[in-house]
Amino acid sequence: MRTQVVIIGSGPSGLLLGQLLAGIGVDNVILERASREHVLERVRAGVLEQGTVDLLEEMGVGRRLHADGLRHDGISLAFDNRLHRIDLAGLTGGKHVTIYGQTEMTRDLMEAREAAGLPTVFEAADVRPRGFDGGAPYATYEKDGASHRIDCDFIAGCDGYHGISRRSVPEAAIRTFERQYPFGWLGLLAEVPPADRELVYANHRSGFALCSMRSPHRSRYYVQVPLDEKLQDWSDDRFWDELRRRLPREIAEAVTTGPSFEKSLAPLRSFVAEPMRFGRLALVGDAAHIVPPTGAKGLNLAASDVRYLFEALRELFLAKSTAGIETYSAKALSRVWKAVRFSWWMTTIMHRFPDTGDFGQRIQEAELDYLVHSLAASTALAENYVGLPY
Ligand code: RFL
Ligand code: PHB
Repeated sequence: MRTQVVIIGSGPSGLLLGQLLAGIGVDNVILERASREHVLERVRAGVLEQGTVDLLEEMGVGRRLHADGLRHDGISLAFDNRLHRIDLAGLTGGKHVTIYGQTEMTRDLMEAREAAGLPTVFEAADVRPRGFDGGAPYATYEKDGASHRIDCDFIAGCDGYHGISRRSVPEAAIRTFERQYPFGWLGLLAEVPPADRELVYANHRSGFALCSMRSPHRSRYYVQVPLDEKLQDWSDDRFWDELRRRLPREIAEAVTTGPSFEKSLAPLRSFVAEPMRFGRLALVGDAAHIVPPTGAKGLNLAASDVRYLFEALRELFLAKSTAGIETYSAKALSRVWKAVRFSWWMTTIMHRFPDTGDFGQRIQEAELDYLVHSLAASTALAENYVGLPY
């Protein structure tokens, strides 16, 4: 079998890229390890930058996003038992973010892909990108007990942090940068109205907490927990008590509790692989970089990588020029590192670290107090949160 682009992974990166390529008549096949149901059930991000929303609208998959997405013009920072609003729109000349679940976005993209008749192989085992060093790349995989091969012109590694694409590159050709944080986030989803109109990021001496949402009747909450915490030790009651303890009184009292229908634990990590292209293989999204979720940047970075790679592939297929492919990595990494910096910084000022202590707590509170009262500092936060320009 032959196609123009083999895309490994059907997360947001792979689905976005596939849809954009199809729009300019470039054939592509997605090879996905998991089942369709599994991909659709993963609960993850919720905050979309304007650039991500624009991309979805340009591709013609913005109808449900437009109807159900929530426009947020601000966020709140809570510390020292007080709540302070950051006026994102006011500080950035009208920019905002949109609350729309990654699960919903994935569903919209998958449905558009299926409606267009574009091929996706789910439950493809032992997928391997091959021959990307030369001019004739191909991918192999196993399905239903048979081995398959797809020849192509380019391979897009959209297979997340644990994927095979990055691991297929010779060690000497890649450099990685990593920071692991000594804590994780315990997340809970419940069919209850959110505590506030907008997101609340809370610094507390017991640890970070976040009040987020998916809709006016569905809430998403997170609390910082030690890395060795077990999900089964967290009853809903324990979660709600811990969450409310970390919030200023006015917000804690506004939390509506209820039975959870999803709970998950995620470790926090910063990670970047350089470069992001090796011959005819490009890494995209989480396959190339991970940010801690505090800045709400992971999915948005995946979308900006896709935009850069799409432009490069358009040049390759329509203008028969490799110039775009050659600059993809440098362009993408320049935006990636700024988001890595922002996410690391948000994580550092909002979380309790093992060595924070009383001194560190006061320093964090002083920084947050400065942040919410200085126009310059609030503007820097707002610019990064709504998304830096492409
Ligand atoms: P994904 O979503 O991990 O998709 C990769 C796909 O590749 C498949 N795969 C393979 N397929 C074939 N062969 C193999 N060997 C394969 N190995 C893996 C996988 O099954 C999967 O389908 O990567 P992608 O597409 O790059 O998308 C990245 C985003 O999912 C991620 O950055 C965000 O979810 C991060 N994130 C957030 N980002 C935001 O922009 N805003 C947020 O508010 C936000 N909140 C979050 C988050 C991530 C979280 N977790 C769970 C890590 C909150 C959380 C809790
Ligand atoms: C979410 O709603 O899942 C969410 C929101 C903001 C973040 C991270 C996650 O910074």
